[in-house]
Amino acid sequence: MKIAIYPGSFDPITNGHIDVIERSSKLFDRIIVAVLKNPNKKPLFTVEERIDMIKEATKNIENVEVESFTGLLVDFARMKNAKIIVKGLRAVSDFEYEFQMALMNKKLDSEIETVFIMTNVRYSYLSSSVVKEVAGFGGCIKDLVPPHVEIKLKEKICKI
Ligand code: COD
Repeated sequence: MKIAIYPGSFDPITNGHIDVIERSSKLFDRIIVAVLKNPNKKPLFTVEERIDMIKEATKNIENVEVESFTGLLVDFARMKNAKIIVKGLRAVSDFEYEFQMALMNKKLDSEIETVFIMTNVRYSYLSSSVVKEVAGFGGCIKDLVPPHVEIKLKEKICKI
């Protein structure tokens, strides 16, 4: 069975992430979307909120599971018996960071392969940070995130 991990912050999940999940779910038997619990970052949404939004967004994709992890990604992958890490690539700007992480993960565990899914051109400019910024200034995020995420973002921003 080919088990793949798709790791990220997902703060919050965007249509770009969902596109990567949908496409990789057709390539592998199981996709584990892994939300990083990072004590050094101050995310807008809690890990639980992020997991709930991802679960709702992927509820119609049978082979997708959502979990959180702390520490090294390769340790989590080993625990899950996964040998594949899925990453999304948008522009050249993503490449340097992703290349470094892929090589470091390979050094930490030589059995792990990182597989890159090219962004859908429709979402090539999309990131969680851009969505939060646009939402924060009252801009329209309708085509950038699913409706339930749009609602959660608006609720969260009103509370800040
Ligand atoms: N189109 C396509 N792909 C996209 C899009 C889009 N519009 N938006 C984002 N993506 C991709 C990103 O390139 C990334 O691959 C993934 O989706 C998740 O994105 P984010 O922004 O939610 O998550 P990141 O980049 O903050 O996640 C970083 C990790 C959690 C993967 C990383 O920090 C990690 O592995 N941490 C664990 C510690 C570790 O093991 N470190 C050693 C490795 S060097």
